[in-house]
Amino acid sequence: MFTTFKNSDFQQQLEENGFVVFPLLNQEDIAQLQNRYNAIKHLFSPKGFHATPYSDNITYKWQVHNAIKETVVEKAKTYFTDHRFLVGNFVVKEPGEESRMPMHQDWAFVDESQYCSISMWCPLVDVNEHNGHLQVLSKSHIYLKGLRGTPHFPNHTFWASISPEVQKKYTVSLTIPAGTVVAYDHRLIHFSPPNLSQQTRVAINFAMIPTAAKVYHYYQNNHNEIEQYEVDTEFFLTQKITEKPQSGTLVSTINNTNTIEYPEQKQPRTKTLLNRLMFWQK
Ligand SMILES: O=C(O)CCC(=O)C(=O)O
Repeated sequence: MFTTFKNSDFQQQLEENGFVVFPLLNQEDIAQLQNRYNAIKHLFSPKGFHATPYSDNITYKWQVHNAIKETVVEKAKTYFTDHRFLVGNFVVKEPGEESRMPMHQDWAFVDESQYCSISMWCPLVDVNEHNGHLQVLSKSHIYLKGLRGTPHFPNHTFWASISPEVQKKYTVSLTIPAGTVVAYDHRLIHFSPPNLSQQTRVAINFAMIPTAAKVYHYYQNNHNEIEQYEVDTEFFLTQKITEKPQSGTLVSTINNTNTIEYPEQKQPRTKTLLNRLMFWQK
């Protein structure tokens, strides 16, 4: 098993549940990041939920990436084995019902059969049920199998097919103070309710990946095949995320299936040979 965290309790929690929660930023870091956000938010602040990768403004994306990297990289690295900072984003909920974020998984960034990559989600304000805290589906990093990438695969229909029993049993709501990080495996399902407060909820989200791992991006082409591109940080700051990759090297084309394998999940019924024989005997 690949080791992500130096702390063995963190490592165990990550392996078992898919996430770990711990304090990361101090008041000074939080103020610095909030000020950097305020200074550039005019470049990208649509209504509802918005995240830096959805901006087409490359200058803005570099500014966000650099601001987050400068503030967090040294602190973040102290928790990890040999890892590097890949890309940093602001993830923001403007006040209002339309800022809900439905269940989803993040893109795959590395070869997950060998390595584990981590998203570090850290709010700059205290978060609760009212202003858009993060919710996760514990163990989904184990029970959801398959690749994720652009333009939109798998899609929301796939994630929405997770049974109500599974959702009820495994959902964890993370009400946490500003500066606390939720470090989650990129395979972990997560979601968040709308921000019904009066204040914009700003959080940062950055990816940490094993230094030894190559970075990949997966793109579903018009034939429903998955194209695997080897990419670098620049790719994430320059690529329009709804379009075919414009940089990187195509290394393979993969047939991919996404499955939900929670023990409690009811699987779609298939007619086995035994079913059919029983039918004919009646
Ligand atoms: O910030 C949020 O509420 C959700 C963030 C999220 O889903 C993500 O960064 O992938």
